[in-house]
Amino acid sequence: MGKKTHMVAMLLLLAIFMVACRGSVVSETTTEQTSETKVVTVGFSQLGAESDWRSANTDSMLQALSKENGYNLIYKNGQQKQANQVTALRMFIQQEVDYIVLAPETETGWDFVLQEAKDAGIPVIIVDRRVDVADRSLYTCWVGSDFELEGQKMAAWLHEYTEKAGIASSDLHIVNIQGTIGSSAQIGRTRGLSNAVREYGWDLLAEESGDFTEVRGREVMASFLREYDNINVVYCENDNEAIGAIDAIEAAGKRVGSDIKNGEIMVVSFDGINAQALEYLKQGKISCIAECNPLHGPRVQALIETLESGGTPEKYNYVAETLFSSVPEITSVTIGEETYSVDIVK
Ligand code: GZL
Ligand code: ZN
Repeated sequence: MGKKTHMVAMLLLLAIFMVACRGSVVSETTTEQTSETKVVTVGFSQLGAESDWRSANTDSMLQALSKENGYNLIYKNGQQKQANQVTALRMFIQQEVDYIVLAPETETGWDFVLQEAKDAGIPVIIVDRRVDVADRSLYTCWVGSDFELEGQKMAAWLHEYTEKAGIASSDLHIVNIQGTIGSSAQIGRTRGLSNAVREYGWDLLAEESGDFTEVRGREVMASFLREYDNINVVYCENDNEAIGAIDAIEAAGKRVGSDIKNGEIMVVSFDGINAQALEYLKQGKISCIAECNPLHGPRVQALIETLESGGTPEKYNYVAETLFSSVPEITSVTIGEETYSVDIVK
């Protein structure tokens, strides 16, 4: 092909290319349109899959931050290891996500990676448990439960029970199967109990972590039963532990129930999402469950939408929760100036 022809061909190709590009100008209206329905990319680091509560929480998050709702969700499960969550956050930063959502396993050890997110200009939303960082500007906001209030409510319910049943405080012999040590749920629920033990003079025999799982709840309860023969209250920091503990109690030939005076062992718990635990509540095998609501998906979605529209969400967003019980005599508990009703489950 002669030089001239070659040049003409090149110019022709360039012209076609230009038109093609201009063609994309027409589609700019669609890009304009898509910019109105901008896809928000979220990196979500979930701590693990230890309990029914956690599964319900994960489901809720994935349903809310869905493609249909305008999200591109990158979901990573930390398998109960903080190191995995830190790796996930670093990956999200590399991928330049629009938001990071973190459900932290335990409260400490987040300062460095959250500083890296801040340096990258990526807002961080904390969900469920809390992070304990020196600089609170490292996260934009948090949504979850007031865990110490959950513990206070349960302790107040136990106190009401002893008064109504005419049981002396010193005759309450309690073991606490704790949650994952260092998690906000464990810290708050344990504090609610230990403050009441001091205030009312209850006998707290022992506390040990059941890591929020059924297997560990069973093992810890079995070891408590081998060590103590006067346990009459088992404070389980979540329902999965309570189910394991009830197995161990019944395997030891003892009875669970609220009739402490006639030798039953009272089991109380937290969450209220596990079907088996709710069944035990109806049967009176669990006497009281402090609700811990896992459905944070829509709440996180609302926080992101507030941020997307240039708003400033509240820094700390608490979820209102109740007490469930099968003991009809106690219909409310009072903590300080506040009275909380109890949902009696038949
Ligand atoms: C509480 C949550 C706890 C639940 C447990 O918000 O962090 O972790 O109470 C779960 O069931 O494993
Ligand atoms: Zn009293």
